[in-house]
Amino acid sequence: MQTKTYAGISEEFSKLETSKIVLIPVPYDGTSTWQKGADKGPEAFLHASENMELYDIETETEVYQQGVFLADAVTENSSPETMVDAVHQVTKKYIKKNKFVTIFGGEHSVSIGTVRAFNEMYPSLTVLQLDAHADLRKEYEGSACNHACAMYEASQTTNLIQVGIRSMDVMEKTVMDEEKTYFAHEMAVDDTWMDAAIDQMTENVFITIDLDAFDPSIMPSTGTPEPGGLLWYETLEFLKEVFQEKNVVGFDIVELCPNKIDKSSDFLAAKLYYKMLSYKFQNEASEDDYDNSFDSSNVNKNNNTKFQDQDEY
Ligand SMILES: [Mn+2]
Repeated sequence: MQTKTYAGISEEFSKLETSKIVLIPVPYDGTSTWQKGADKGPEAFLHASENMELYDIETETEVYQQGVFLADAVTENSSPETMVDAVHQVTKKYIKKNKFVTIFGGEHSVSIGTVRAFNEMYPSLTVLQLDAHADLRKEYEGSACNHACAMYEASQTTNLIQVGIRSMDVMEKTVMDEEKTYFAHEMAVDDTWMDAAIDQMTENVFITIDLDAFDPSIMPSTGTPEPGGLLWYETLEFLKEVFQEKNVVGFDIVELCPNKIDKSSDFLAAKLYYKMLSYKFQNEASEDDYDNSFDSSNVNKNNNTKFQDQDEY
């Protein structure tokens, strides 16, 4: 990868010690079934980010001044399981360094590792998934770390809330919690879904965005596009509310599958990432200290038990 700093920001804002934000690229595409190319996602995202204005009009901030450290890419790809393990370890390492950790994939199986790390470091974790696909298969094509299984573990160990879903296998209904699933065809005719979803969240929220959650009219460059997806401003409205009302502990964005002709998707991904950082740090002065509030008593525990509904919302 040619890029040395995120978005071409100066060294002053990109050192690990002084950065509040860490960005981990994971150019992995080992199990995708239809179109290959998510391994090229991080590079296209970083390239678009370099060509983006760094002043956010809406929040009137320049969030890069909080410091963004671009970590070495996770390139382990000998098997889906070893990739997930590497992502898990690296994510945890930076959470322990008291950073706001973000990850850019890669296909959605990357999130098995990110969710595992955040779930170990934060009690009563909500995972908010924006996605066209349920991704709840326990196993697919011989691996539990396939992209079609990206959210199975989260469904068993966290408070999983699924938004934008419009494609699944009937078998996934046995795993799915329909109370916490917001199907795209219902969202299209009822705008109360945003508040309803937020009411179901615990304080600590990790967001995983599969870019195919967006409508293919604005996000064509993804491995398995599905009609009827989210649009730009409704997504931002929802995300902004989540950042305002909850402690968002980190996020990942996955499944950018760049294409040679249409670059708008790369820019959507770049802008989405920057918007989310802008919402997170909107009310923090860049010179103030940051505390990512991870629970050190939780560090060596494996939160492998099922999330309990009596855990506080
Ligand atoms: Mn997905």
